[in-house]
Amino acid sequence: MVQRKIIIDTDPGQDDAVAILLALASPEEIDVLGITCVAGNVPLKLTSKNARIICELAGKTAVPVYAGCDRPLGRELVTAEHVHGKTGLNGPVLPDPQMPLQETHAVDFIIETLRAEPPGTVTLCPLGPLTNIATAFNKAPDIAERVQEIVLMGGAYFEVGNITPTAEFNIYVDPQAAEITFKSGTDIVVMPLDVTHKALVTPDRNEAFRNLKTPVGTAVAQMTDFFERFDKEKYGSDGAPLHDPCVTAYLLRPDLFSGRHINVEIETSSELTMGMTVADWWGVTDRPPNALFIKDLDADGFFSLLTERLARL
Ligand SMILES: [Ca+2]
Repeated sequence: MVQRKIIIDTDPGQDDAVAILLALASPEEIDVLGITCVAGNVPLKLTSKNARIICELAGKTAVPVYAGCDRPLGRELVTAEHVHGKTGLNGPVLPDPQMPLQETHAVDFIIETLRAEPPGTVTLCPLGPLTNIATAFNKAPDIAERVQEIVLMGGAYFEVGNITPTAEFNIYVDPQAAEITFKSGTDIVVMPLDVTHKALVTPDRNEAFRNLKTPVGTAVAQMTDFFERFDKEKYGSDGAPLHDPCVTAYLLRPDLFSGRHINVEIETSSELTMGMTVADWWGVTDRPPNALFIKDLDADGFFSLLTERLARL
């Protein structure tokens, strides 16, 4: 497998943390050029701190972490402390980071990296609202065609919504940014709620993390313990869905996932359905496909991969 260069754009978030850990645990396949932070689950000050906490937990303190946009393009910031806790990483007790935040703005890092690397060799992995990505595309229209692929967590079709009846959180927080991203002409792979709700941390799977008996395994078990309370109550499910790690797992094992290449448009005008991903799953329009929209995954294969990789940290 050819090593893939990626930028992780993130708003940690416990599930973001697991997605980052999975990438950092897989240096043979994935070269993390940098981690860019955005406001989302919690404000930017916390997401940019949490990303460094996770790098230090993984023992990967050389990975540069950048702070990006602190609010959506055209709307007030909506956060999700009701899911992730006050810090965004509630669950384990982890030390404050010692590693510094880079001085460069995340958007400039994204632009500079895409211009410096050969065209088609850098994959963007957004795990939060798409504000940094859209701002980079707006500021430097030349970079979109240099992106190898965008593999993002966001949206929903069959599962419809988790922050409003019709919208998934990441897209809802910054629908304008999502629209710019989906219209950018880059190759996009989408991990919507339709697939991430199948990546459930059941008690057995959580026990497997705990049984690693490493600081990483223990922290991941405690993080999923924390936010599964919310999902069990809301959905009556067996455990918490690991949304964002689907993105990293896709880079490592695309064969675990299946979906359709379809047209996806973003609702940006109706307050009632703001941020809805209007996904033409059934091909009822002539709108051209712009995304690979994932619907299913091999959950056992996903959790085997995740546990095996986390054991390496
Ligand atoms: Ca996230």
